[in-house]
Amino acid sequence: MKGIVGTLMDIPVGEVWPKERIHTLKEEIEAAGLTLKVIESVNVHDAIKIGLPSREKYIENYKQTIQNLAEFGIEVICYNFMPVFDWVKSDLNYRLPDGSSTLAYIAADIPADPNEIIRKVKSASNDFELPGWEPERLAQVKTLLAAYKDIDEAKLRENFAYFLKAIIPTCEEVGIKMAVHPDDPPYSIFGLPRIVKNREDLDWVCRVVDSPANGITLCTGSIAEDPTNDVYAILAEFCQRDRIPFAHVRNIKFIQNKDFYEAPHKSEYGSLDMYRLLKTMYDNGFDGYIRPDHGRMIWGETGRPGYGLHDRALGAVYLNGLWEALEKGHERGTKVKNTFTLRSKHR
Ligand SMILES: [Mn+2]
Repeated sequence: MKGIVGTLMDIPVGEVWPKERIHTLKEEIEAAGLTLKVIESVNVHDAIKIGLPSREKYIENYKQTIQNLAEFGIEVICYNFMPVFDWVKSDLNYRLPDGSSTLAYIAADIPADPNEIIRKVKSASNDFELPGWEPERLAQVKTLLAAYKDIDEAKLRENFAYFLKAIIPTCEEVGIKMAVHPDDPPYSIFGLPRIVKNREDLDWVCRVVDSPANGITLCTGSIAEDPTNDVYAILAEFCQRDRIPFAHVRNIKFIQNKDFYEAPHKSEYGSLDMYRLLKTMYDNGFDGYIRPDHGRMIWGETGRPGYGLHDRALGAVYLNGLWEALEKGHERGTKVKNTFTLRSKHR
């Protein structure tokens, strides 16, 4: 590992990230011999997504945060544009046959009542706060859902465009790349609109403000969660277009239809070909930052669901191994036939 993807989870959504806090975070990371180049996430306030008059204030705050982060050498900011709920899973402790537990999305287990999913996620969180599931924000979920009542995909897109047009010039000025994370899962839930879910959506994002500062966090797991998405083709295209400054590389395993769980990184345990994913990035000139994505709970670890330390470390090592093999680039040779017979007395 060369760097940390850092965040300040305790700063309320919409507030400016103070320079002192960014400075302390950077120093802590650098003291460990690592770098801080990527932030995940600077969350976008609901007022911006809904298009309320107060969005002006929150956009100004966001621009200030971008400037503050740039001052400390940050190059990429990951964020998402999902209404109300950040990622959603039906099960945070889905047991795999080897005894490990992971996150799963089983459509039949997603309750119809959004309050129920909040309760479910909270009770399964091992008392950790989960990114995007801020309790103080979700305490008002009824009000929040009501505020989105008139927001359909077209309206949400309009508000997204408004946000990007406002902030991208600042990013260009200070040398930061914005990288939107795809919706997880990449289809509508609870009747809420989803607008970053497939190739067409990503294309729209890149075109609406056509700037290298306006890019994507290509999360292989999130994109592949919709089996109609061709994750390899999407990766190839947006690498070519130089719009992937940051990638989450993880594996998922389909159970049936769209139901899946988050699998160990290695190809054989999931539905994705991890070598092919990295080769696609390698062959199309990817030069951004990569991190393994979620990790299971293994070896008795109890922690923040989805963020198992050991399993993410295994993922990182595995991805490094695949990347090294790609970089050394030798075609695999055929075995040289032995021209002699082993006559060893040891056999
Ligand atoms: Mn991801």
